Amino acid sequence: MFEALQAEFGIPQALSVVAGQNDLPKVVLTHASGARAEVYLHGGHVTSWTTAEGDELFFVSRESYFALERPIRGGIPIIFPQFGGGPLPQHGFARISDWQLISTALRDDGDISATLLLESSPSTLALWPHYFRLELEMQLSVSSLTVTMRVDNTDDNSFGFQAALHTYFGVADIHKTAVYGLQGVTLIDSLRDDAREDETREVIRFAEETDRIYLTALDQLHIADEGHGRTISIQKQHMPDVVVWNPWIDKAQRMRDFGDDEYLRMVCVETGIIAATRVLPAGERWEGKTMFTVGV
Ligand code: TA6
Repeated sequence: MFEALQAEFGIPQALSVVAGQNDLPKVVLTHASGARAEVYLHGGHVTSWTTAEGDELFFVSRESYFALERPIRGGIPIIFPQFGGGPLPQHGFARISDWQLISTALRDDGDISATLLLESSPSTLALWPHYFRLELEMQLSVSSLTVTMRVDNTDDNSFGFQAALHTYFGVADIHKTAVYGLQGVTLIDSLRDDAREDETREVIRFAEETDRIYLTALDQLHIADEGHGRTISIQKQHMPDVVVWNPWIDKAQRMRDFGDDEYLRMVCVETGIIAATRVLPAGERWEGKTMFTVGV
């Protein structure tokens, strides 16, 4: 499989299709600066984004599964068409489905892009009776990674969906990590019976399990990874909601695909249509994107 995909989509020195963990196909993007990114066809799952200096910016658990029917723990799980629990598998079926690589490009500005596709199929229709196309495009530059989701309603009727990038960022120490940009935003606290309140803090720090949905947050926020001396900026478009999540000690111990101590070195800051369901009329498209930029 790899040889055929490599022959069709490979770009010398810029993009290759290789065997990832457990021989799952993985697309590797390598920018001329040395910045890199990786995405598995399984789940359309971005698992790595590294700086030109080789620093890894995403978190993937050492205990993660790399197996069909299971989500990878870390990187960017693609959440569609359902966020959280409900009639479908937890967080929807996109992150446990096999995607196709449909296009790659080395752009004139030196950025490298790859686009993956998940289309409705008998197995998705059995779970969710709607015809759709879901594209994931990633674009790598020297200091940023832009991830775009496109949902096409190819059905005869409208459908409602949720869609999110459930991004796991690696940090040196959760105790030296802060999230900026959510002050004044109304939140739902998933750990306090979905209590609603306004975020009063300019700087969000972590000292316990945290699981909050921020409703229609501003389109720019920042993660200060003080322990590494770096900041990751998040710029989103048409992805209104944000989730901030850290499992902390007890939940970390309950998660089989997550090391007991790994809560110390990660934070999820997620972007998408999360709190509500977006209705997409037949024949129409929704597109949402998030740009991650690293600075020191
Ligand atoms: O986004 C936060 C959350 O919904 C948490 O409640 C927690 O369940 C997390 O997602 C991980 O979910 P997962 O199904 O990947 O274990």
